[in-house]
Amino acid sequence: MSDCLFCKIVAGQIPSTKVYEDETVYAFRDINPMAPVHILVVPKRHISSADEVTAENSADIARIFEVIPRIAKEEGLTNGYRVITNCGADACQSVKHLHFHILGGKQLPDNMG
Ligand code: DGP
Repeated sequence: MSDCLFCKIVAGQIPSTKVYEDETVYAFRDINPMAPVHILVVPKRHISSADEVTAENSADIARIFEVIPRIAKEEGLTNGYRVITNCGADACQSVKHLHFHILGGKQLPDNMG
C-alpha cells in the first residue's frame, strides 16, 4: 500500500534499523523503544492487522513465528520475552500494517491493562 508507513520501511523508502529480512518477513528496531530490546516484525506484504489474517496469507504469519525465536536468540533474550500485536482501536493499534512487537531485556510488567 503506497501510503502505509511500514510498507515504506519494508521498501527502504523510509530508513529503519534492520534486524532481520527474508523473502516475506522484515524486522527492525522500534523508533520508541519500551524495553532494552524492542523489535517490530512485519510481513512484507501488506496485511492491515491480525483481524485480516486468512488462509491465503497465514503462511507469512507462520514464517514470522519461526523468525521470532531466532531474533530473540540473537538479541540474547535468554530469560524470556514478550510478543504483542495490537489489533484495532481498542488495542491502540497506531500503524495499520500487522506487526509483532518483541519486547525484552528486562523484567516486564505483568499487568497487560
Ligand atoms: P502499535 O501501537 O502496536 O501500532 O505500534 C506501532 C509501533 O511502531 C510503535 O511502537 C512505534 C513504532 N513506529 C512508528 N513509526 C515508526 C517509524 O517510522 N520507524 C520505526 N522504526 N518504528 C516506528
